[in-house]
Amino acid sequence: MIKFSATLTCRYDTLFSPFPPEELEQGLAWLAQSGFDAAELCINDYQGIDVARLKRRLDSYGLGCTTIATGQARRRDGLSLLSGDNAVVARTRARLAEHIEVAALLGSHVTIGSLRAPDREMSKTAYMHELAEAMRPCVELAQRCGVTLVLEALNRYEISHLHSAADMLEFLTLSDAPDNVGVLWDIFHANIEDRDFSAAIALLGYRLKHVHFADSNRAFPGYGHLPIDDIYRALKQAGYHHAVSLECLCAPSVETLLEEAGPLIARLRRL
Ligand code: LER
Ligand code: MN
Repeated sequence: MIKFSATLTCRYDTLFSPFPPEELEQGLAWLAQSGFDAAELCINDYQGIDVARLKRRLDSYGLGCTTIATGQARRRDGLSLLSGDNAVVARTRARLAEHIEVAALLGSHVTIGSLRAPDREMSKTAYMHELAEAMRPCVELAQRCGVTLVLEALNRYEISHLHSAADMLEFLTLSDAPDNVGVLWDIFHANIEDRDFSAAIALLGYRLKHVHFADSNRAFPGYGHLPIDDIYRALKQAGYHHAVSLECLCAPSVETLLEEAGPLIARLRRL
């Protein structure tokens, strides 16, 4: 069964959360009322976050956490696994280690998306080898903790390498990644980079562990021109059983998200 989640942020604003961090509680209530199974939590760092309390709040609404979105720290704290500065790489690994330990408590994945953005030009080969090396201790810790790391495919306007489903598989093969490393496939990015949605899903196979839903213009599904229902059906037919997570701008409006998420989930579940 495919699970549904949506982005909520714990401490700093993000364009993808319909609630500001100080209204996390209202956000959780909205998820539960709308029929979501879980939250996707955007966490920059753990200052001021009581993880045990956060888990209790999720539990009280019957919600899980699908993945911890970690990318805020790229801009906020300048973190990157592919920095030319070894101290920055060490800080990024340490931050990811915190996320992995929390993910073990919450039963969630940990996303690596913007944290793989390099601070200099690199060839694709150098990029892949360096990323594999930088991720290694994180992958090993995640394995010990029973946590999956999901590497997000991002479009060419956001990052220099690893854009398409084929790129992701090439990297996983080259880095000899164990099974606890999967792919986060975001249909907004895939619309730019993948030739065919169904073919990308088939290619990713069991490595596909998390999916972001937004429309072509990153608005709420239905307000752009992506074949949302067809993509969902293709996921279902491929036997995909992880999460579809709403990660869209608050467009056309916050109210659209708040009012239409429940009906969207209900419709998709019936497909
Ligand atoms: C994050 O999941 C994402 O898709 C990025 O485009 C955000 O920068
Ligand atoms: Mn995404």
